[in-house]
Order: sequence, then C-alpha cells, then structure tokens
Amino acid sequence: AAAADWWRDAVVYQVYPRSFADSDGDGIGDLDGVREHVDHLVALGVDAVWLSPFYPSALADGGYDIDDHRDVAPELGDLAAFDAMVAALHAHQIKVIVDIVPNHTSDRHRWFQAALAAGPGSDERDRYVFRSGRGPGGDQPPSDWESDFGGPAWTRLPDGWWYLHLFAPEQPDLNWDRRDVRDDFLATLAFWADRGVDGFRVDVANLLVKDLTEPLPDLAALATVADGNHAYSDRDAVQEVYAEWRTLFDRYDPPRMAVAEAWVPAHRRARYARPESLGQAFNFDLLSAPWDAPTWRRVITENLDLSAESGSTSTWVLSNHDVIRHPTRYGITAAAGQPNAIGYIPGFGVDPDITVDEALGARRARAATLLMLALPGSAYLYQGEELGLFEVAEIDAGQRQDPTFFRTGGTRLGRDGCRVPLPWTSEPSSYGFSPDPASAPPHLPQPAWFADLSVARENGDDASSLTLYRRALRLRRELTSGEGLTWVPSEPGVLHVVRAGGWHCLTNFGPDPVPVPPGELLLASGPLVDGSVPTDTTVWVRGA
Ligand code: TEU
Repeated sequence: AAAADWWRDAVVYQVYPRSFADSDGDGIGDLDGVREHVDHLVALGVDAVWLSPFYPSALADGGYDIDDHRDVAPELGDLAAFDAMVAALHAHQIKVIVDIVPNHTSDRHRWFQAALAAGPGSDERDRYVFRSGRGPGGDQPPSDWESDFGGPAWTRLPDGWWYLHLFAPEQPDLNWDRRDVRDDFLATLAFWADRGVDGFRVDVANLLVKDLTEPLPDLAALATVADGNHAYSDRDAVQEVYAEWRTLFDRYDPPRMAVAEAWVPAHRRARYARPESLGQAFNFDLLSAPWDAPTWRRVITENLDLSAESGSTSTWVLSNHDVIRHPTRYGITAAAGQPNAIGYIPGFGVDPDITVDEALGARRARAATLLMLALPGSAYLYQGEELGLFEVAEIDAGQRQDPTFFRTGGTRLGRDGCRVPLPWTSEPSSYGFSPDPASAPPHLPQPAWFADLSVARENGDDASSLTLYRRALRLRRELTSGEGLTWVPSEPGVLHVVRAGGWHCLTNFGPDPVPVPPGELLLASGPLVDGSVPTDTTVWVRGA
C-alpha cells in the first residue's frame, strides 16, 4: 500500500495504558511501560498501536472522562514520556493512534467548572446542555433519556438546573452547535498530529451533534424517527464536523487517518468511513455474532460490500476494552439453555449463571483469530488477546471500578474483567506488570491462572496463543495482496475463502472433520485429526 494508505490493511493493537505495563511500581500502567515493551509489539508484528485515553482524568469512566485533552495524566507520565514512546514505536515503523473523546468532557474540565460558576443562562453553560426540569418545581428530568451506563441521562444541580450526560454524571455532554467547541477540538487534533501521531480513534463519533429543540422527544418517539433525524445519535449533520476534521487531517503528509467508533446499524456505518469523513469505522458485528458459519458469512459479505461502497476497507474486531474477552464469550455453553449461545451483551460482564467451557472457548478463539486475520481490511486486536486471556471474573465488588457496575446496582458486572493488568511473567507478585515485588499491587486484581498465560510462559511455546498470533501476523504480511476475496463452495458449517495469490483460509464450524484444501499447509489454529480439519479449527493453505 502507498504510505498514505497504511491503515487500509493494518493490524492495530489496542493498548489500555493503565493495564499494559507499570514502569515505576505504583501499580498503574504508564507510557514508559509501553515504551519499555515495544519489543513485544515488534515480535508480535503489529502495524500500529491505538492508545485508549492517557489524559488527566478522575477515572469516573476508565479515563474516558477527560480533564484536559492536551496533556498526560501525571500517574501515566508527561508529554516528554509521550514523545519518547512515539519515537520508540516509530523507530520500529509502528504507527500511533490516539483516542479522541469529543462527545463529553469530565466534570472537572475547566469549561464545566466555568459553567457551574457562571450560572443559569450564561454563555459558559451553553457549551454544555443545561435544561430546566419537568413537572411541578422542575424536579423531573427534562426527558426520559437514559445514560448508557444505567439511570437517567440528566443530573440536577443544587441551583435546580439539569445537565445532559449520555454516559456517567461525571461526563457532561458538549454542545457541538458551538463554534468554540468545534475550534477547540480542531486545536486538539492539530496538537497531537503536530507531535507526530498518525491517527485518531474517535469515541462515540455518532453522538456529538444533537437536536435539542423543545419539547425534547421521549425515548419511544426516538425509536421511530427516520435515519439521520434522531435527536442525539447518528444525525446526518454530524458529518459536517468530520468534513472539517478531514480538511485538517489532509493538511498533513501523510494525511492522518481516523477510525470512528459509532454503534450504528451497518448500513449507516459507511457515512463515517467515506474518504471525506473520518475514513474508517469500526465494524462491531463480530462482537455479537454467534459462532456459526451462516452468521459469519453474512457479516463478512455485508461488511466487504459496505466498505467497498464507502471507498474504505472493512475493520474486524473480536475484543476491546468494553466487551467480554472472546475466549470467554465463545466458551459460554449454557446461556438460556442454548448450546453455543453467545449470551453477549456489550459491557455486561460474565453472568454468574452461565457456564464457560474454557477449552472450547480457547479453541474457537484461535479459529476465529485466523479467520479474521485472513479477511481483507484492517484488524483491531486488544491487549492480552494475543495471550488468549479470558475475562477475569474474580474481582470483588469493592475492587471494581467500572461505572456500569455501580450504576446498575451490580446487575451488570461491567468491563473491569477485560481491563486487568497484563501478565508479563509468571511471578505472582504482579505477574511482571510492575517492576519488583515491593511495587504497589496492580490497580485491578490478577487471578492465579495468569501464571499459565503470561508472555514469558507462552514465549517459545509452539502451541501457545502468542506463538499462533506471531506466526499469523508474519504470514499475513507476506501473503496480503489486494483487497479481494472469493468464496470457495463448501459444505454447510464450513467457510472457505481464497485471497489473491492463492491464500486459502478454511474454518470448520461443523461437528465433523473436513479435508484440508490442496496445497501447502501454512498454519492451523489447532491440531489436525488424521490429516483433516476438525471442528472449531481454521487452516491457512497456499493453494496448489
Ligand atoms: O464506548 C461507547 C459505547 O457505546 C459503549 O458505551 C458501550 O456501549 C459500553 O461500553 C457498554 O457498556 C466508548 C468507549 O469505548 C467506552 O469505554 C466509554 O465508556 C464510552 O465511549 C464513553 O466515553
């Protein structure tokens, strides 16, 4: 690919900085920790790193509540540490993507503090969304909208006014009709682009622009509006914001890339992926796809068609910092009495009533990984998936951090189970996450089984998940040519695709073994049985 097009088929590795590696022993991962582990990323063979927020934050939402978009949280480092990390990654041709959170600020942000101080009707308050309440005394929220984390999307201030927060109360929504809000984010993007950042992941890209004309519609009315006319999600007008961003990105050489996080229906996703918009959008369809051939085939076909229409490439995601890790998802055997049901709901954590067959989950996760990595487009990996980590269920209520847990009274376990600090070694003090045994304990507790899934343990083990990922990424680099894919007719329960140059990928979702396609066997997600591909297994073959 041309230098400007690096993202079209990139493998991007998501770092959740607080949980990647702790360089200074405070139990919190930091930017120096990333810099000190660049060798891991090089050995893995990724093209880019996406860092979840590392900005100053009170951590009401894992760092997605930002006090200052142009600085580094002191416990994670400083701007000099950021520059050193970027230089270390760039020295190995690994690109850097940072997370931009434009829908809301934290309630500690100077703008929200100024809005509180300035009072009702002020220009400062107009940067956010303040309304008076309904009912006698205005003691009912202005609308029945709900926060994504549970509870009302409105919080009342002591002065009687309510403000909007589609997420936690500590994350007030900005008013994107304001020119100063738009300009401030353009300055933030330029700030990071000038520091050499290669791209941006745009948090809830669909939510920024709102129609807050009175009276505010209730939820039932919102469910029936036509595409592009919802009061606060995926309005057509949000694209005007991204057109301005694109103009800024294209002033750089090479142009900066961006990927939209937009939980919108597949047919609306292309709007964010067009070259005049952000250019790429996450496809989250595999997060809710059950492990079966027809669903995977439909998701793959639909997304390849949609990305071709938009001029972008598809993206593929099996895990991120918001969802149950996929080896656990694929191991759920008894949800609602349905064998193989995925039982996945974003952010719900592991339901204590479901059974997880870890061997089954690990096997399917490996098969899913090889299938995903054989598809045209770009793959987003989440830290720890290369180790085959499962969701961590062993976290006491008192140690949990995620607002989804607290705001739902514990009915949703939340996302802490996929954010536990990584095991680098098998030393139980912190599994190598922090520098020495005297370090503060990791900010989320690590389970004893991390010893078996550490980088040190898996390194050099022929059968480990880490070895599989390394081999797959190296081969993918060698084999990828073009963005086309052809389906090879196969029996039900089997998906067989071939890429340009004769790169075959076959996944057996069915119960009975099937023959390996003719040619040179390059890689298998698990052992073959009598020379055939057994259930829940993927093979890569260079066609004869
Ligand atoms: O997530 C947006 C999003 O839609 C998620 O809220 C998802 O539905 C949720 O995780 C399930 O509970 C982004 C970030 O990825 C997430 O970490 C943030 O909490 C959220 O935005 C708010 O900034």
